[in-house]
Amino acid sequence: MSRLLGGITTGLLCGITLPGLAMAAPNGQPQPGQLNLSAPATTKMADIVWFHNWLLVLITAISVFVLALLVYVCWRFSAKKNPVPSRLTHHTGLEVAWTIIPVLILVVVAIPSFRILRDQLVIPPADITLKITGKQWYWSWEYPKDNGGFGFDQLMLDDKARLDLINSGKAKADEVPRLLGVDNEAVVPVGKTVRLQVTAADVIHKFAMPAFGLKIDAIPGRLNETWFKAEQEGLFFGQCSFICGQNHAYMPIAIRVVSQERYAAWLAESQKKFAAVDGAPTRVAAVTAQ
Ligand SMILES: [Cu+2]
Repeated sequence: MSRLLGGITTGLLCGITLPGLAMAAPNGQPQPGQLNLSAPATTKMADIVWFHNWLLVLITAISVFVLALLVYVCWRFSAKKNPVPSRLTHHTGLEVAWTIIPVLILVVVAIPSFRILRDQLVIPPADITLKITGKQWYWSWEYPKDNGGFGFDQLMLDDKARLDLINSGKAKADEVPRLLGVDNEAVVPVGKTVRLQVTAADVIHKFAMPAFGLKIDAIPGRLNETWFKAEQEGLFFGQCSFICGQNHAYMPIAIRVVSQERYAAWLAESQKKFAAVDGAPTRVAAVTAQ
């Protein structure tokens, strides 16, 4: 109960204080008792969180106003209090007001909404372009020739693999959370515009990274594009967001945002690592329901 109350208080405070990148939770993953949207790691997500909070205030005010009117009407115009009904059917001033005010409210909602939509759809000049293919049930990443020129599959770690990594000290527990930890993290540099080309090889999947404000369909035979620019380093998690089959819940996404130097080092290391597995038979996602 106290945790729930704590969550509600935090949610309300987050709602009121508006997003700042500083309020980002560690590791871009769901927190126990969390309410509200993910803490933003991109300005795009910060805008989405701000818009969500602003709409919440607006719809709450409208709902409270309508409820207050209804309560007042029920009391003021009850048959007991108002035995002789009014014969009034029109009031021009009132009708103009209740047409114009909602229009103004919609305009106030539409302006930030269209700005955020444009931000999602207009892709700025990119520093890096990555291709991601959704498969049953994992993601394949491809880094282009000018950025490594390699590809790898990103599969969820099962409980045994997670525990092995944690016990051997190769990963901290919050780097491989249950149902989110993966074998191969994708790595991108901080502060760089990354364009994503997203498709699927078998059925429709959906690439979703809440902390980046990203959600885009992965459709066989179609190349969808989106972008992000991570403003802070860290490890961020997402998931497939289209029910795509038996193991839909077991195809997480992990992106590690690092400095430019660490990114260059990772590229060099990965070129060797993934060249070694190139040509090996394609791995098949294990059945991981536990
Ligand atoms: Cu999927």
